[in-house]
Amino acid sequence: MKIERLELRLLRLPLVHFFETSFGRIDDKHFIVIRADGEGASGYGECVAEQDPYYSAETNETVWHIVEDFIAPRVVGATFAHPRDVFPALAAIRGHHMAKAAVEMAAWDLFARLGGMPLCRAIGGARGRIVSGVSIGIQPSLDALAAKVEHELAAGYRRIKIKIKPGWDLAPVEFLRARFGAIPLMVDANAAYTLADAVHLAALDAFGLMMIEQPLDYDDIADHAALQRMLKTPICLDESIKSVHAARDAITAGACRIINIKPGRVGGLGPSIAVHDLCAAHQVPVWHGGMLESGIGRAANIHLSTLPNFSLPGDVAASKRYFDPDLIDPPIEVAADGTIAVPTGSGLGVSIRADRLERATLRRLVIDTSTR
Ligand code: OSB
Ligand code: MG
Repeated sequence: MKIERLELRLLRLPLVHFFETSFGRIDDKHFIVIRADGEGASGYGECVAEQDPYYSAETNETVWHIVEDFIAPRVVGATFAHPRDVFPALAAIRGHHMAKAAVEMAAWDLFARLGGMPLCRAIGGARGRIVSGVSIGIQPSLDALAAKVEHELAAGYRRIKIKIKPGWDLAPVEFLRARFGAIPLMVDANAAYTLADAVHLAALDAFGLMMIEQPLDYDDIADHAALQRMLKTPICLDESIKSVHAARDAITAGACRIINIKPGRVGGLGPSIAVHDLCAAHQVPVWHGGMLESGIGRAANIHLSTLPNFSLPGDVAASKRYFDPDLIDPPIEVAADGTIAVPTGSGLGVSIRADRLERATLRRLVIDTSTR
C-alpha cells in the first residue's frame, strides 16, 4: 500500500451537551481529521488530541506540527506492506502518540478499503455487535445527575460511568446507589487525587463499583500499585497507559486490574492490539475508552472493540450523545439492548458527509509528493 497524499483538517464541532471532567469543561470539540490517499482510495483517521494539554501533553497544535514536519515526510510517498508497520516506521519520533495514531488509523482504513474488507476483519476481530456504556460528566447537581443516569439507562446502556473529583465523589455515588440500586456503576477521577487520599477513596469500597478509573497522577504507576493494595475496588488505568511498555509495567506492578484502551494514547491500532493481547495473556480485562469522538473515530473504536478481551462495556456510545448532526450519515446508534452493530462496509464502513466536514473545517493542509 503506497500513501501518496495526506490531508489534514482542523475542525470545530459543537457538542450537544457540555462535558465536564476534573480538569475542566468543554462546549465545542476542536479536533484534527487526517485523510490518507493512495492507489485510488482514501482512508480517514481522527485525532483525539484536544485544544488544551490537560488530558495529555499533546494538543491540536502539537499534532499539526508533528504530522506536517515529522510524520508526513516519513509516510507520504512510502509503501507499507501492512498498516501495523506504520507505528514502527515512526519510532525515531519520541512520543506524540495521538499524532501518530491519527495517521496510522487512516492507513488502516485505507488498507481495509483497498482490500474490500471491514476494518474489524483487518484487525482480527470477530464480533458483529459490541456492548456499550456511557460516561457522564460532572453535573451541576445530584438531581441533574439522576436525570442523566435515568435517561441513559432507559436508552439501554449497559454500564454507567460518572466523573468524580474531590468534593464530587462519595455523595454522588451514594446517591446513585440509593436511587438506582445495583446498576453496573463505575467512577473516573481523571487523576484528581493523590495517595494521601487513600483512606477517603477506600470509602468507595462500600458501594460495589465495577472499578475506579485513574484515581492518581496521569503518569504514575507506583502509587497506583500502593493504592490498589489498599482498595477492594479494582483500579482501571487510563492516562497512565501511554504505551505497550507502560501496560506491561502496570500489570507487573499490580497497579491495576483492568485497562482502558484508547488507540490515540498508545500510538494507534497496532499498539492497541499489542496492549489487548498483553492484557489477555495476563487475564486483565480491557474495555475501549472514548474521547468524545465524531463518527469517524467512533467507527474505528467500534471495530477495535471486536477483539475478544474487550470483555467489559466501553465508552463507545451513540453519535447523538455528542454531535447532531455527526460528520457521518447515518449516525452510530445504540439498540435497546445497549449494543452497537459493527459496520459491515469496507474500511470504517461509515459514510462521511463531505459537506459537513467542509463546514466544520477551520484549517486545511495537503501534503503530497509534489509539495515535499
Ligand atoms: O477520561 O475517559 C476519559 C473524555 C475526554 C477525555 C478523557 C475521557 C473522556 C471520557 C468521555 O470519559 C468518554 C466518551 O464518552 O467519549
Ligand atoms: Mg478516563
